[in-house]
Amino acid sequence: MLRVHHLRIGRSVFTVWLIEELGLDYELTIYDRNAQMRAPAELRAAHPLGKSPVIEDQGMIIAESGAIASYLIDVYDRDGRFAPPKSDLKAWMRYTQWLHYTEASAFLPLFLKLLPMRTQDQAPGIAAFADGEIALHLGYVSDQLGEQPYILGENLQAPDIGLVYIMSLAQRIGELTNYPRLQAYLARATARPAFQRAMAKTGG
Ligand SMILES: N[C@@H](CCC(=O)N[C@@H](CS)C(=O)NCC(=O)O)C(=O)O
Repeated sequence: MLRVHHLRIGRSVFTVWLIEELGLDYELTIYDRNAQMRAPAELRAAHPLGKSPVIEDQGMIIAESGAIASYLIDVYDRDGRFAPPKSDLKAWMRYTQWLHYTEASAFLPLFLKLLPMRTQDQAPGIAAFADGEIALHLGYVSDQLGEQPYILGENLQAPDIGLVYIMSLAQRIGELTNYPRLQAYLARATARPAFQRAMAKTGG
């Protein structure tokens, strides 16, 4: 049985959301953050990095939310609901870029903004860098989204899962105020029944 190691509160609810969209059976192991907002040591028993999400399936332990999304799509999205076919190379590469984009590029500037909010440490150079990069990335996503409901068009696809995590993080730290289109995207995606089920089962 597919198992998700879920740390509250963070990215892994988005992995659970994708699993709910796919309609799979799964089990959860839930961890709470410690007083320093870090993962508890027990998560290292699942994977040496001790970070979440981690999934167990078919005798494998898989970390990294993007790799987990790729695995789930490749193995379980048999009707091609959440990814274009690889035979359509142009669509496939566009999909792949968005799938990698969130962890590879978009997350870091937001995290650089979030971290001093948690620790009360201010580093002006880093803050200025983060502000510029956040504006760059949120502007980019907003332009690419245009009037489409989801990043690749009419339907939710796997890259939306990570992207909506980024939008929720941006909203949490007050960075979505000037981006009504991104606010609407976040609201539209998180209203989906599968996301609501993921929230209810994981506790966020
Ligand atoms: N690039 C990894 C990042 C994993 C990660 O940093 N997860 C956070 C939760 S959102 C975590 O486990 N933090 C706890 C810690 O570092 O102690 C992924 O996409 O899965």
